Amino acid sequence: AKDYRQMWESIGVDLEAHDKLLNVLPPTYGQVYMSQENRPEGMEYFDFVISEVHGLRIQELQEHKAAGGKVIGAFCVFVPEEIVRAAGGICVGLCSGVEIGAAKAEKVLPRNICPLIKSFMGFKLGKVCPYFESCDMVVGETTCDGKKKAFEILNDYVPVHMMETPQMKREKDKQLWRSEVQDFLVKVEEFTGSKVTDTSLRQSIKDINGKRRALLRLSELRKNIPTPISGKDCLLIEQIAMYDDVPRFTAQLNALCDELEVRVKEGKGFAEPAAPRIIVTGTPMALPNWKIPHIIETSGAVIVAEELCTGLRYFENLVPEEAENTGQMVEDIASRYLNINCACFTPNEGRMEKLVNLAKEYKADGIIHCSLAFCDPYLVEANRVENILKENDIPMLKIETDYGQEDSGQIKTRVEAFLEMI
Ligand code: BJ8
Repeated sequence: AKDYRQMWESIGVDLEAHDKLLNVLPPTYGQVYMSQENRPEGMEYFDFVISEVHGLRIQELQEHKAAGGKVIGAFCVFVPEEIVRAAGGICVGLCSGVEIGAAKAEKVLPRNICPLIKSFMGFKLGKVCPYFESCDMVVGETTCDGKKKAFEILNDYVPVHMMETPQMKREKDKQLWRSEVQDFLVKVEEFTGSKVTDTSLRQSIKDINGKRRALLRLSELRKNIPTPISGKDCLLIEQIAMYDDVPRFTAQLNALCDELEVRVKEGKGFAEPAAPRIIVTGTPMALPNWKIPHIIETSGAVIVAEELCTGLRYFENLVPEEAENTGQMVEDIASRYLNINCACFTPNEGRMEKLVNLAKEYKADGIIHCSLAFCDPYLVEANRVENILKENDIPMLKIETDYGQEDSGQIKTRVEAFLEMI
């Protein structure tokens, strides 16, 4: 691989801490991904993206910045990337899926807080992540309490623009959210120094829809028995979707889907047709958190869908492409995003209905509910999920875990017992 150390150093990354991070990543990737048999050839691109995870893409971001462009980071799928793109900016999802810099994070955060929040604070305080260090601004949201308050602290280190995400979905909440999206547009215009026009916003909506369509196409293909691709590979693609170049990602994913269509015709699958089909739901699984999917798929099952923000919640529902003016487009964007079934909303009936429908559509044998430790929204909502799934005779397993590997053996035992039972 190319030597990027100079680039990392020039953007302020702490090289020593960064070395530690990279040392965890490649062996894990080898164990989790390269060990899979019968992978589609089209995964080569995504393997390449990971092999260059802090290289080529960072270089692209730096070139964009050198040409006067801005990079805006986000931690939530509520942040409308269409708007950033329409103003010529690049929106990157910041991942926080690995425990790093916990000691530093605990200087400003309580010890018992969700690992995702601890991770992003650790990344920033430790200057470990070249994506984070490339961001000119970060967008925060008022979703869960921990994140909401952590953004106040994060603002000491990088400019944070807060969006007020409502907690309910009534008419007045819709109005609030629409005005937040409008304010975001103005903020992004100011920040990038470029106007969002009818034309640029319409094009950006089409581009992002194109990405979503490709992801939806992948999801549709997974409905086949046998499913032509592993859930782990799909999760990886969904994670990469958050930061890769939009048209390139879309083209590569469509090429992979072409290959998968042939596989389906030939009846070729990732697992045996009889393998139990699982849907995972719960807290987002940020890169490189592949822990539970790896356990599930090395226990003889196949994951056919992710009801996660690193999954369907990110790409289901498109923004209409016919709107005439920016005002209408902002309205359409706001309604598309407010449809996301995040557990920070109350009630969150949409998620319950979704899960029951998904189980039918994807012919799932069971649902595994995964929450990060201390993630109250999902840990508490698991009760609602459990009730609705019971009513519909859909078996469910509840897992609460963090980014450590200490509990892997114990979780594997529980997953195996669940798979045997369903
Ligand atoms: S739309 S799920 S990406 S808020 S894991 S920080 S909830 S305590 S991530 Fe999320 Fe947006 Fe909702 Fe999706 Fe809090 Fe839970 Fe931590 Fe979380």
